[in-house]
Amino acid sequence: MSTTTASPHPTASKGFFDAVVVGAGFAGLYAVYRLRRMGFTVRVFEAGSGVGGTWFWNRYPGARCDVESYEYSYSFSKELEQEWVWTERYPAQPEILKYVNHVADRFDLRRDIQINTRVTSAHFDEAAERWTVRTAKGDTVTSQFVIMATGCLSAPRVPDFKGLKDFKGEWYHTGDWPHHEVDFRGKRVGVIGTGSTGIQAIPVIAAQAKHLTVFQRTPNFSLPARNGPQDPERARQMKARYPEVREKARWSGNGYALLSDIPAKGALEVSDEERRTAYERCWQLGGPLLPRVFNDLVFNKASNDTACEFVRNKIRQIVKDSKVAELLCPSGYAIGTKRLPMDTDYFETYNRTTVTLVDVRAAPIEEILPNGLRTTQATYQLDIVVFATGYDAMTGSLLAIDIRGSQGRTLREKWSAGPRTYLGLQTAGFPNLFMVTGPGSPSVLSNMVTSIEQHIEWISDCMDTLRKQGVARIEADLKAEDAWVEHVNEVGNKTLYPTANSWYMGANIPGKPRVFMPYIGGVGNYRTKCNEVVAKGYEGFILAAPAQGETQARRA
Ligand code: N01
Repeated sequence: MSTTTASPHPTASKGFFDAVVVGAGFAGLYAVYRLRRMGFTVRVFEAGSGVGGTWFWNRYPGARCDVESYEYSYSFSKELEQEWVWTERYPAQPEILKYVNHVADRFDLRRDIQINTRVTSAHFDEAAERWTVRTAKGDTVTSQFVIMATGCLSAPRVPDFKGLKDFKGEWYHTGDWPHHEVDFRGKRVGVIGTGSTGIQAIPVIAAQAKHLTVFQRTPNFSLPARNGPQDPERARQMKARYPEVREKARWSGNGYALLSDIPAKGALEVSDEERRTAYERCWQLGGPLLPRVFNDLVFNKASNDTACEFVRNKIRQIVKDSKVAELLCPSGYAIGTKRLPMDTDYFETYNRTTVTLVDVRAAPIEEILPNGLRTTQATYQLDIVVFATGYDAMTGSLLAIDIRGSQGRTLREKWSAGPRTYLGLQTAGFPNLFMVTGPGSPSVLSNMVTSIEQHIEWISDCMDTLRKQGVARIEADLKAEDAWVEHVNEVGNKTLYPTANSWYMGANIPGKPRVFMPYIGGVGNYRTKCNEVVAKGYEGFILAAPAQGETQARRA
């Protein structure tokens, strides 16, 4: 973190900018870097008191990235790539935050980023062809473009439990973790939620707390991360091969070079022994390889079942109490169709005598009490409650802002039956408004940094082209949007993903429309599509010349 007392960040904003960017995470920072170099004026508004986005907010114990460090990093600067040294295979949150702050300083990005400033509204003025952006601090600025770099998992969700406001202990949501250290020593702690976050936090909290009670609704599959110090030889090789590694990642399925090879065989095309050996090798190597070791695990339920059973048997081997082991064994959905966590000693943690697992599917939480919580079956005394209960993913942070496009139509109204976009970059009726890794793009199914860079490059190149051509306005064509949404659904429906109650489907938010939000056609294929759209003169977008004089709209 920057330690200077005089903040290099602007404290108030007014006037006109070529682009307003909302959010100063990986996406917002790269947007400043690129737009500034292209000669655009840009103002970033960031709600937090520092840069980093997801990695600024998610300071919970055990927070760590599940993409290997050398791949979870920017590729735009060869010097940055060579000079930065990652210390672990999977970087912990403080190290990623340090990296992001280094990037902000190294490229002098802070002077365009106003921190502590939450954007409350963005309204498009049809006549002026300008956006008016307002903040909770009272700033009002106008811009030609708005870039929503708001992140996919940045609207934390605390379930609406009765009694929470009267809780006398401490409570925290992992996605809004305090900056001070939370001391679990000697405390009775409850963790609600066993998604990727809970699974990372639980072993670390258990090591400190007097007693930890985990309230689990849906058991989760998890794979061992096998994290450790970065091997210097591997780091050297990675740096030597960076151009090749990055290129491989850009055209891969998931945006990682490491996972770019597609296996030749399906899980049922090999013998039981060969299959077991393959899973065992992945388990021992650690990381996200297991669901990708055969080519049909995402498509074929019978194949997927073999991977599910392999992991369940691992849980049964690790967890000594057979009743607890069975409670931890996931069933009823395919492995990989909910985001697959990677852990360090997660299942082992349940062998501690100070850890209790409570099944809140069988006995749901009824209310939070002043000194604990009550399920339909029992009462638990707690000093600290940790909500690892997830996010209103992909759309939550966008819909939290009052966004109004042409004719004052709100984004909330347009997306009332689920998000609709063209390429996850724009939504029809909202000219000059771009989303970074929006619904309908690979986003959360990919290495986010790879996808963020691709989007920021596409958006900034688009702005540059429009400027050169004297085009003032770009907007997704409704027909192209409808076709893209259909394609996203069609590809998604060929997989097992829509069969799970996941946040990818909006299933974790009561009342949220069930739509498979990300695009699963692959990062490389998606990049090809985006490039083709540009080569065909922004096919599927409506481009319009400046409003003065006669506006000549053309359908590309
Ligand atoms: O959130 P989640 P998360 N009563 O929504 C439970 C990314 N990430 O913060 O499954 C009881 O996955 C809920 O139960 P159920 C990653 O993409 C990345 O863990 O709905 N329980 C579930 O167990 C990840 O997928 C890293 O039945 C309730 C949990 O809370 C995404 O963030 C690390 C409940 C929520 O799980 C979100 O993960 C961490 C209730 N009322 C996270 N409401 C990396 O390594 C919810 N739950 C990069």
